[in-house]
Amino acid sequence: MGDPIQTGTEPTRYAVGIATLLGGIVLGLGLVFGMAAGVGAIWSSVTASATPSASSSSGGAAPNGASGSAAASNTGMSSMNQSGASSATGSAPAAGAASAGAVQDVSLVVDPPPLGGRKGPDGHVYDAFVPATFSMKVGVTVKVTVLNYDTLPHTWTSPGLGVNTMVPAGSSTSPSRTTFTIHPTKAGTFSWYCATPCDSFAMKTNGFMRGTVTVTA
Ligand SMILES: [Cu+2]
Repeated sequence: MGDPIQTGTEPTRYAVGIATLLGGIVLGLGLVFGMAAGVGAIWSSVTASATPSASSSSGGAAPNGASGSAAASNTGMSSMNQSGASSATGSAPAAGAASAGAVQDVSLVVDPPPLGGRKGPDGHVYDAFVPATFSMKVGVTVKVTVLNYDTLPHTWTSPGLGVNTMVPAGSSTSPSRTTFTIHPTKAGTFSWYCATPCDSFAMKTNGFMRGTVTVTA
């Protein structure tokens, strides 16, 4: 009773064993090939993503054909967007400067040549900031540049505008150059003066070493 079953099962066992073995080999080969395919896919994706970036960085704008596929077209799009964005930001400051961060440039000259100053009512030449009177607007930052052709230092001092700037000595051939900024926050007329003892007439006379700034709304 047992034998026929045993003899009958022997070939079956072999068959099952061989089938299992073959299956295992096939499975193993499948795994090996699958892994190889996976590694290949990863490698190809790496090279595919590396190639378009290299070509875009070198400035090659020509599309890499169909081989680049999605990665290449994405890279192409992003590089196009970047160049588009950079050109947009390049023009943005110029457009934005007029509205938001407006800046006004003012140039002042101390004792400008050839006179080396400004003529007073008596015909003599006195120390002077030229111009001594100018205007600005509330909210518009003013960048002031002072060239001093005098061999004495002066100051441009205006408590109302929050400025007290030292202007170093220069010379008629090589003026000192000083810059400062004013941020006008309220409208009005603000006086300024030179605080260093220089020219007694000029220091007490508007249009020479003192003057006014008009801030308009
Ligand atoms: Cu002075």
